[in-house]
Amino acid sequence: MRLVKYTLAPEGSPRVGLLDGDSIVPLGEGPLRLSEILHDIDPASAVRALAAAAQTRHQIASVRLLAPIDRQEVWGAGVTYERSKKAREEESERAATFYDLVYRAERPELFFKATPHRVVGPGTPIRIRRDARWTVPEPELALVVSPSLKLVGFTIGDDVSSRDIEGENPLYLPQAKVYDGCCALGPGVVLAAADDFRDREIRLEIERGGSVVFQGATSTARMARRFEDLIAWLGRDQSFPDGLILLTGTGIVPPDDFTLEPGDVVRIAIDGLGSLENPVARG
Ligand code: DO4
Ligand code: MG
Repeated sequence: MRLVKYTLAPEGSPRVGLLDGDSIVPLGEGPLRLSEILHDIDPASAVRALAAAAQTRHQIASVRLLAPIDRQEVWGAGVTYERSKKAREEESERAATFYDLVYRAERPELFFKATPHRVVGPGTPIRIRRDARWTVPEPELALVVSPSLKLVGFTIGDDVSSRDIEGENPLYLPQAKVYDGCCALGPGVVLAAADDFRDREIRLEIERGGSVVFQGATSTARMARRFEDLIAWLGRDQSFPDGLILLTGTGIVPPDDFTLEPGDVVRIAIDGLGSLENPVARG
């Protein structure tokens, strides 16, 4: 079951729907938060009941998809793939040892990534910081987690990151990671169990001036952490009354001489979740 958040008119109010092929079955007649369904005790049954009452459908091409987030905090896990560990070691010579340590440690690297207003949905520009020289997309499987810390679904996330700022000093991580337009989510949330996503291909493609300038792929099977452990560590001594979205780390890193440029288009696809496409703009 894939749920989407959308508007019918550019400035229209957000709605929630069930994607069925190329059409959307609207869920609920009045305003409804996506998280009201996601945080229900039985989200799939709640969707079925709301869909059965729907009187109409919309073609997906006629709506504007929004990021599938309401009030959740967005968090990130770092250095969960060997490829990411290697990239961090290369970019931050003097702090390289910390990345090796965290890759092997029991406690994972978890960092605050975004509040909803910093997140963009499909088709909306992700941003390059004005004071950054080296920016990359990070294509990541995103876990959708309820206030009771139950993993309810999955979406695609882009943890856009400024590698020069992060590489200069690891204490600059929040500035490398958190700024307006630093994160993209979408296109929808698929309700599924953890086991369904333990071995899914993630693909990244970056287009510049009509040509593909980078492409790469990995699988969630190469992740060195379990989804359940990341959620449990994040939930230690803290609560999430509005739920959370957790980006699980990148396993695809473009070569070190690559940086995003305004006008690029970033496309991330994950088997079973569709594709998230965003143009790139400078802040
Ligand atoms: O420590 C830096 C963050 C790493 C990260 O975001 C990732 O591995 O995806
Ligand atoms: Mg990341």
